[in-house]
Amino acid sequence: MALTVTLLLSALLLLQGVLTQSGSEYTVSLSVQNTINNLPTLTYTTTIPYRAILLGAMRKINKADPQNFSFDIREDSNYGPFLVSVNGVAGCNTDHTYWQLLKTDGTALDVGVGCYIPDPNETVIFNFTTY
Ligand code: B12
Repeated sequence: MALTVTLLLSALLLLQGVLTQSGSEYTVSLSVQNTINNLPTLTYTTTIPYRAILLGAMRKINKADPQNFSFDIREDSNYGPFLVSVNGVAGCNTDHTYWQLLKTDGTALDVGVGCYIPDPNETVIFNFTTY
């Protein structure tokens, strides 16, 4: 009897794990902010699979709406993709501008777009700023 209950509970836990990890997608939003050029903030929303990377969300939004969201990346041999431009606005070494990646509380992401895994329902901010 105890063995049956244990087996049943294990099966339920396994099923729950499978459903939460590979079942439904979750929502992620991008907020593009550029006060340097005095542009309005634009927000885009999509869904991504469990623990997908930020770059995946960006590619999905671009594919669905290329007129309104585009970006360029440059592959860095050590750190992966560097976000060079968003919606035609590129960072520039001589102006010391770049696209900074932030959480909604203003904390800077500690990895780039190819490594960051957004939380469900998270909004990531692309902030055009100076360094
Ligand atoms: C300077 C610097 C920058 C400058 C680079 C511009 C410049 N002309 O100097 C600026 C301010 C733009 C920058 C931005 C970012 N950076 Co930075 N940066 C550094 C720093 C302090 C030194 C790099 C350097 O000069 N190396 C010496 C030169 C000779 O080597 P290099 O290979 O040519 O260096 C280039 C790359 O490092 C590249 N680079 C710099 N940062 C990043 C980040 C990513 C994700 C990529 C792909 C490339 C990259 O720019 C350098 C100049 O061309 C390092 C930490 C360190 N002490 O190494 C962090 C570091 C590389 N950066 C880091 C991060 C996280 C970022 C940001 C994602 C921060 C953010 N939240 O916005 C952004 C990138 C956003 C984007 N648009 O993709 C992390 C990378 C960790 C990781 N595994 O992804 C590091 C290691 C610091 C940390 N927090 O631990 N960064």
